[in-house]
Amino acid sequence: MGKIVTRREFIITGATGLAAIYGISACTKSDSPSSISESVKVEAIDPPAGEDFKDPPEMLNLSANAGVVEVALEAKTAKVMINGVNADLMTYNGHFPQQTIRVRRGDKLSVNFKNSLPLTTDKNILGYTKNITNIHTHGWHVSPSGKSDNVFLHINPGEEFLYEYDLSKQEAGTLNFLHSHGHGLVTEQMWGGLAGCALVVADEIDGLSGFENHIISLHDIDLAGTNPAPYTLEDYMNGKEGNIVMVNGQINPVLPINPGQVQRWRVVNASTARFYKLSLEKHTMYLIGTDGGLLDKPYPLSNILLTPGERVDLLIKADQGSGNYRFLSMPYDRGGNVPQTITLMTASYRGNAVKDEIPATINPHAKKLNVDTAALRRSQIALSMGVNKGFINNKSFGDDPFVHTSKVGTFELWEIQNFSGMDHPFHQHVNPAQIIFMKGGEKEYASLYSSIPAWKDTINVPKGGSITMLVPIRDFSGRTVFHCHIIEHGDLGMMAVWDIVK
Ligand SMILES: [Cu+2]
Repeated sequence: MGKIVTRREFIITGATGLAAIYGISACTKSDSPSSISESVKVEAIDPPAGEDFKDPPEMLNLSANAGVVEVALEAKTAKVMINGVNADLMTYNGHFPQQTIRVRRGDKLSVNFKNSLPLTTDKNILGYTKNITNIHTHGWHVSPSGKSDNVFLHINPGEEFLYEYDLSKQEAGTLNFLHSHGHGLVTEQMWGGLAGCALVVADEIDGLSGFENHIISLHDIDLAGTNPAPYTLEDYMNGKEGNIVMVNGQINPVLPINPGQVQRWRVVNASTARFYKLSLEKHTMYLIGTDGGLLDKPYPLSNILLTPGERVDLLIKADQGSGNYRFLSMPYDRGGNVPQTITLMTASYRGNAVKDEIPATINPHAKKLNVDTAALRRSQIALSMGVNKGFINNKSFGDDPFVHTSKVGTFELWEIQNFSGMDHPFHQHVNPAQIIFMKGGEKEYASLYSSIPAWKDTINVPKGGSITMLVPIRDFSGRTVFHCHIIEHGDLGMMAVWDIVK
């Protein structure tokens, strides 16, 4: 049975060859009793500086009409060069990383979706028929019903479906992402290359447009030959982490920055399970936006934890001496993983000095909700793990889902409790929330998100701890879900139905 491996027992099999290509350092022979001879523990992933940084490609808008964006999105297998291997990945439109879709608040977005993944009767290790899929617009405040952000749809191989999204209620200035959401199948599809399209809703404030702007999509994978490494039940329990860690599909790309320049880095964690504790050597990072929108002002940070599904909008100022500085993921013990130091990217000072400044204010409309919470409905949402199962309030989604019913136009307080030895990033669809209180975990993360006027659709619930959040239920009725965004845990059943009624 899939016991949870501790960090000391965690083994990377067959990584000896990988280390040579990929620059993994500080490898040691495993002393674990369950080790096999060529097993190594990986404490640091520090590949040499690679090619110049590339933003993800842009999606073509097929509509000529103002206020309408129309795209074609085809899920299909394609050859993609990963770490020197011509790998067979699942992609949208043959791209990895996926293309960025840009819209404005108030737009109508049509997605002509086609599932061209191979038709098969094969089932995965959890018993779900492979290659059925659908799409979810992670973080968007849009209808969860009909042809909109409806995760209960199943698009079979060979089928097409026209998704339509009305963005009249969506906040401006956000980075969200589109990924598959067919229960029991999401993990292997995201791991296997369908990591997600960045969804950018244009800013409606002045002050940021002058800065050089980049999208940074974080993804990890291991390959077995040319295929994504297969899943075991143990991988589902722990959350699988790959030792090929990529920024926009590149390994340690080099991003030039002028001395004195301010750049805007919009980072999405599109990994299934890997947590990133982001830090830029010798630099302060300024947090200006979170999952659901821009903040009132920049918040200076030396590091920020980014769990799967979370996004951060950062300003970086090149205010150090000329040189190269690594954008790192620092070790973090989420339970079930090996804490590692990873070089994600290298910022390289180049060119003429410029005189950019970090703005004093960002979004004057950002504020903490002023609601009397004493009178609100309070709900307890308990996250737990069993043998090859995940649970919300003791119910596993694939068997008999827990159903939480809410009413449009109300506010609720949710206390999300984590009764397991692993952190679980909690993601609710459709309605972003504000964090009131956080118990356990890292103090910096807790104090940051419980104090700033941040909208969150994904928040880490630390092992043995809890989160209390204020959830406005706005605009849309229909059935949707909330779940753990360690995608493996969602597929194991740590997901519940959220039935929003008028
Ligand atoms: Cu989880």
